[in-house]
Amino acid sequence: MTAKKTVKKVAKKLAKKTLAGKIKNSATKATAKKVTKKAIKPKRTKVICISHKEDADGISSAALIRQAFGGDTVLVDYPGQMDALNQVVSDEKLKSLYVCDLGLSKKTQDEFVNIMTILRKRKVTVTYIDHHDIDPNVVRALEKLKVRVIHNIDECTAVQVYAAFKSKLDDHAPFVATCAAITDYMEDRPIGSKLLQIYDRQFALISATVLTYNIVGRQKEPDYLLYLVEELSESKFPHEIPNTFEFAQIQVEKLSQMIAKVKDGMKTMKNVGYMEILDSGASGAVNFVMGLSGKNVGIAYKERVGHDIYAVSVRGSKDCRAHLGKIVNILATDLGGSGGGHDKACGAVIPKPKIKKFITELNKKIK
Ligand SMILES: [Mn+2]
Repeated sequence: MTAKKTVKKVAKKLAKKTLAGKIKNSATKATAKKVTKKAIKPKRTKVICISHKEDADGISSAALIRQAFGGDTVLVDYPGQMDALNQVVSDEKLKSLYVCDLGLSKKTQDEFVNIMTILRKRKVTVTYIDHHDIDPNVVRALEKLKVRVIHNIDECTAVQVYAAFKSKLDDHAPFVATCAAITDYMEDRPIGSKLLQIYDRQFALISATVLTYNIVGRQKEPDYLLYLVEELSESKFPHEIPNTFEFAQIQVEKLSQMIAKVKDGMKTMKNVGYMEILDSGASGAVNFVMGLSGKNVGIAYKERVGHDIYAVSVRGSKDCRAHLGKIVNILATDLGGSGGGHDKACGAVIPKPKIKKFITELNKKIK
């Protein structure tokens, strides 16, 4: 970054943060309002990024968008994705929207296109950036609406955000993208691997892992997750954010207890290992379920109390040849839920009474 650019950025930051800046800003706004008295419609000025809150790819994507374009961040999980979008639709001030790392399923894709149609009619600029398997018809529909679609199943979302908006990002941004690639098992891809090469491998691995444990362990603290986005967008390394390593150590201890629990509680069918998880996230347990069961597919599921549904995580081993994301998308939809994702890592929401059927059908479909 040039010195001039840095100064400008710092000045902008100060103006944003200090009270004087706020007053000055609102004064400028007030003058501007007087001048354009004729305008009836509220001025569209808002930039919003809706991103996935459950892993480092979503959080890092949000951080890079924030660094490049500023604006507000909205973090969601899959069940909350459509609610958040519907809320954004009603925001009269919205000027541009970025949607990151939120894959679409058979169940959600039509509603997503409908929402985009409304936004485009209002001339809101929309950019959709993702790497999950997507119906080509949906891409065509979005492109017809002139939604900018950045989609590549070969690189994680944050790496694609980095590649697309490099010129608006600082020289720390590739590190943020690298952490995301590691967490999504995509640091061996063409761009991802080039980014990883910039850094010491072990340094990148420990940073990505500590970041991930802080994200996964703090899913119920939305303010903390937003704080992480802010710190990363301000080019902090995970170890520079207070208490991240201490928190990660607590998570590691919990995970080691999980190994014992999975050994005890896991069940198997011919092709799958599966287990209901009671006291932690399903996604934290699912790799142990797969690994310790000796099967090529692991399933872990956790009840979302009060919703009569299970949040399900599915993982495939290197030897699993089925595309789990595609199978789960169809199966979950058939059972009245939703789901999808990657070939070897995906998730679903399944109505509580259908979970056994989901497991037996998945077991049949993967051989
Ligand atoms: Mn991702």
